[in-house]
Amino acid sequence: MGEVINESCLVSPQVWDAKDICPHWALWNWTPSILCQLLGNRSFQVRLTTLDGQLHEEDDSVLVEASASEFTDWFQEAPSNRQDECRLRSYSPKFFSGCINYKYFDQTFQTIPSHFNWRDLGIQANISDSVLWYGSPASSTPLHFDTYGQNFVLQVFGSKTWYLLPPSATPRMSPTRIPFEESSVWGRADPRNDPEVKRIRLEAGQLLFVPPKWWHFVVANEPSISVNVWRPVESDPFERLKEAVGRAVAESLAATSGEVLLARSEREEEEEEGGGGAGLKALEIALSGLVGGDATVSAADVVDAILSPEVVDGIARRLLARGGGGRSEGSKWKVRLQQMNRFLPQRSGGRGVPSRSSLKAPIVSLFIKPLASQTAPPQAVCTPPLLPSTHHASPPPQPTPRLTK
Ligand SMILES: O=C(O)CCC(=O)C(=O)O
Ligand SMILES: [Fe+2]
Repeated sequence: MGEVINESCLVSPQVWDAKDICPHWALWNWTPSILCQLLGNRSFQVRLTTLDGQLHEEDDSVLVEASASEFTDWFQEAPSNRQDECRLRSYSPKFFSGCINYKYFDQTFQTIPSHFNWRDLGIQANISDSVLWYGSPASSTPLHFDTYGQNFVLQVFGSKTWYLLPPSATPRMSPTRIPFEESSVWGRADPRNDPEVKRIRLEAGQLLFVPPKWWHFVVANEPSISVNVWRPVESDPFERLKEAVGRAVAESLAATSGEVLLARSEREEEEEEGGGGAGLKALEIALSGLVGGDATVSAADVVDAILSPEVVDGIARRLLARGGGGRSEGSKWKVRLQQMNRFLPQRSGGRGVPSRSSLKAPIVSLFIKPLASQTAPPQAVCTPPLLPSTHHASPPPQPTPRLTK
């Protein structure tokens, strides 16, 4: 099979009929029941979202543990013959859609099925780096863009509608990093009627290319199985640094404000790792990737960078633009989750929504602690007064990303 895709020529979303190019792949035989056999009894987190016609944000969902077969039986409304009923059964599929929380193949399959090969399509990627997406009808992935890589998506079973927007649409998408999740910038806008939106219905057997930093909101039209892989791009190392900065800030502010700023997946990761210092560690790794050698980053370095006049200026301007009003993000989600719980039948006990108290207590206090323990008076880190915009220097130029090999 020759090379069919020249990645460097790709600048806008594109669709190919992959099944026509690689008709021999066993992947095309996958159905929900074959996938269940391949996945066995392994337990997954199923992300449930209300079917209320609204757009949802990442943390607007409930996580419930279930095997792939339990999940499939649930959305197909097959009668359960098990003694120990799966907790999914507390949620009606009439009111909730669900998808298995996406994971890399090597965290998904006990034995990775070699039922396809990216290289047959000319895509230089390993099957073990693929990610599985398995969702019920109407399950959706909130509007976001992926900070790393360029994305190749194979629709295996069912169809999905992709709403895609170019990076130039960013200001209209209301971008935010809250809840912070590594590699996802969320959008709070409804992209479906944007003048630049590209709506693509991806059918089984097709391959979609999503260029770097393109926004996407994705809805399953029926039960859907897809797999994707991200190929690295030149900007990844610098993006990694930005991710590490975002993580360090969110982690630290979450610890000191008590707000939920990290996405659930990130909080669980912190807990698994015993919590503490993940933000600084991530910064060191990201910096080492860019400058080579071992980088060390102290909390004081981070404080110094964040309190640099340009950054403080940018923050002040954003606060000014917001008008300082409105409910905090954290409490907004809590209200949404409470609204969502109205859909639950009476008998359900635990609802899968982690309560604030069940979350591990503050992870690390990067900024506040070092400052509080400093002997220097607060003026040492005082911020410049907010002057009219014309008095301010423009932000510094972005460093040019360098690829590390
Ligand atoms: O298929 C989906 O629901 C979302 C996929 C996605 O966000 C991605 O491949 O980057
Ligand atoms: Fe994505």
